[in-house]
Amino acid sequence: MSDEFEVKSDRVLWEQLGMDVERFSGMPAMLTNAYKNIFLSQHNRPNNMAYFDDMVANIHTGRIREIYDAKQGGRPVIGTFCVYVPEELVVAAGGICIGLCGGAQGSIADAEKILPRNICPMVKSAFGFKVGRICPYFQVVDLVYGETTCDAKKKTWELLDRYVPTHIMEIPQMKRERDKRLWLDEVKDFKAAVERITDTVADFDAVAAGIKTINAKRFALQRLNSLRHHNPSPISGKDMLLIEQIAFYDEPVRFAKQVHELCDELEQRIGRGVAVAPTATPRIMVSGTPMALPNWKLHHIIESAGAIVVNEESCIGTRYYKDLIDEGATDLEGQLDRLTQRYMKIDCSCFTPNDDRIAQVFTEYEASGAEGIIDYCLQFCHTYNIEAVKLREACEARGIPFMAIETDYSPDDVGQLQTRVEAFLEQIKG
Ligand code: BJ8
Repeated sequence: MSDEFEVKSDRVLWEQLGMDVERFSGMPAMLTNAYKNIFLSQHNRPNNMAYFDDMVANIHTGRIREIYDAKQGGRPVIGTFCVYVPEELVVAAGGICIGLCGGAQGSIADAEKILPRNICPMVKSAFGFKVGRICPYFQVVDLVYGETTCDAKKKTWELLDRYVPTHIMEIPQMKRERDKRLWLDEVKDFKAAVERITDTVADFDAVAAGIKTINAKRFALQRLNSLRHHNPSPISGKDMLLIEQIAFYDEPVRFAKQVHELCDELEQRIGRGVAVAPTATPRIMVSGTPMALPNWKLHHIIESAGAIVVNEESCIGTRYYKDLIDEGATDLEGQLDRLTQRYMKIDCSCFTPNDDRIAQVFTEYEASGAEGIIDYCLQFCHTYNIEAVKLREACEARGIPFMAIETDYSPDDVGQLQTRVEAFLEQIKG
């Protein structure tokens, strides 16, 4: 597989999307090498990872072609950057919802020609993709739905709107009753906006179908996450992270089916005692800021140091799938109310207070059988960085090994991070 793997190119499609084709044409080879090195070098991967490898091979071609064709067939494409944007309502209205990437170093220089340097690398990476016309997903979206979770994002949307129509939804930053009412109003506005774009009215049945589809996707990820918690682990943390990233751009029904097929295989592996690492391997839980594609930096460092990542308390991780929407509503108002309740359970650090997140971290720590927590913070993400203070205190009170890392996408600090991770693993091994 490793030798055959290749990230594919489609210059005709890229031209149609208005990309900077010359500049982008070197990307598939770079991604091919990185993927072989980081993923295909792993031993004893589950056979059903082949589907997800194929999704990466087709990340700039087959999947984009599929979305492009659907768009030509009248299905608008909406790009998002936050798990607070309710994709159920996009699906209900017949649109396509994709989470846009912001996990690469290569687009940051483009962004820094316009944006200040001292802001979150995820925001810069995403903005740079659009400005440089070097991401086919950014090129295929009809519009972007941003949100007001953090200062870097909400101010960048004003500039992004110059390149692609960008709508913004207000996410409350507290969870009082009045904030929940505001959020319900925002959800209703979002539904109306999506309906205008798709020229459809999402009635009760359509919303029920949208909720069912996305619930099924989240449920498949829940099943996968609980299987990977088995010790010894039947799947690596890197492969799990990859699947959590692909969840944001794959077709949801097909994706859920493939995840269940992988789960069936993992159940068989567990039954036969087949694992990717021995039982004594140090088990690490990662918490904190999301790792957007193709950000595999920390997982690769941890697993290369001889540990295994057993949980991601992150929006590209459990925050995305831990909660489902109650499907028992009998009218549209009830559906939106239940949808709103589900979304308000997302414990993003933009909320204050956010102590539910600390409790959730420990629930997941217990469930995953982790032996230490590495809290991951992207540079200049003040809310996660400050929240790490409380998390550290809570871990110390419970005697849980804890380490906080603040980093970006550049390779410059890899050596230093390797040293710190190795020292942390020694501490866990005692
Ligand atoms: S619900 S975590 S996906 S906002 S890392 S851009 S917060 S400076 S990503 Fe997030 Fe929604 Fe919250 Fe989740 Fe800003 Fe921080 Fe950067 Fe961030």
